[in-house]
Amino acid sequence: MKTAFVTGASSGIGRATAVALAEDGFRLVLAGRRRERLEELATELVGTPTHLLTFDVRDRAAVEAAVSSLPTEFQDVDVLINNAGNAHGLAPIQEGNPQDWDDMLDGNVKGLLYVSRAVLPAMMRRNVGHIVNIGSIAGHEAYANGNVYCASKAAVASLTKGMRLDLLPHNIRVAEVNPGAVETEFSEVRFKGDAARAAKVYDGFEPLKAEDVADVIRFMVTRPPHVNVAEVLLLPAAQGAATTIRRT
Ligand code: NDP
Ligand code: 8X3
Repeated sequence: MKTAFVTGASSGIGRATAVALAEDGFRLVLAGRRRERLEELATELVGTPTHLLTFDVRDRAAVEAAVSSLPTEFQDVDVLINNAGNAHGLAPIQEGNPQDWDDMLDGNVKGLLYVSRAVLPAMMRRNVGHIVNIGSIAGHEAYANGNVYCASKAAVASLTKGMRLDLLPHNIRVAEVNPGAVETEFSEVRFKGDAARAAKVYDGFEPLKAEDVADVIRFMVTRPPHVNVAEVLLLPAAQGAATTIRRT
């Protein structure tokens, strides 16, 4: 049985990915800050061995402690899904909230680095591994007021390429999925709990569901060992670019 480690498993894309990988027979390490959400998910995954880790990816010591606390049967991580992350705010740079900037750069970029650095020794030891970073269309084009979020995801795109090169000699595949609009808690977090504003983001078109992204991730991590689906841009059919959407 292979082991997958999913960050941000308490919601949205991470949660759906955990469900998909459980269906494919993976043993799962489920990480997030909201313990009760992880417990509820583990209860749903009847028959799948799960281990829950509650930590904030921005806290390097907490990441290291959590990964070193893994029980033996969960230590040989085959697949790491670096999914934890969010946007915080949507404002012109001159009006941006520096706390939001910290949250995005520390979570989306440094958090991904901390988790990868902590999990990699187990992959290196076995000379096998597969890392999927969740980037975004926002990492490949900037949009108005998206400034720091777009930059954080551009960093994920660049890091994915760098990690792929560095880990090549160690037989560790590194890949990136770049979704467009996916209806999750993402916009509620971005707009700090303003559900009406969040709902407007998905008005008049059919966005992706978390399960659509999970399907692609499942496909990527179940390819034969000689195949690396290195980059995927996954859009709703109604989306042409980050802010170009056909709405009714
Ligand atoms: P959700 O808000 O539904 O899920 C975000 C997940 O990340 C939660 O499980 C949350 O868990 C976790 N998370 C966030 N910050 C931290 C942190 N500091 N420490 C630990 N865990 C954290 O949004 P999505 O599922 O949509 O987002 C998942 C990823 O997909 C993100 O990286 C996002 O940028 C990316 N993405 C989303 C798109 C969209 O349109 N929805 C499009 C493109 C990319 P908890 O709060 O319990 O810690
Ligand atoms: C999430 C998609 O376009 O709202 O990364 O930034 S977008």
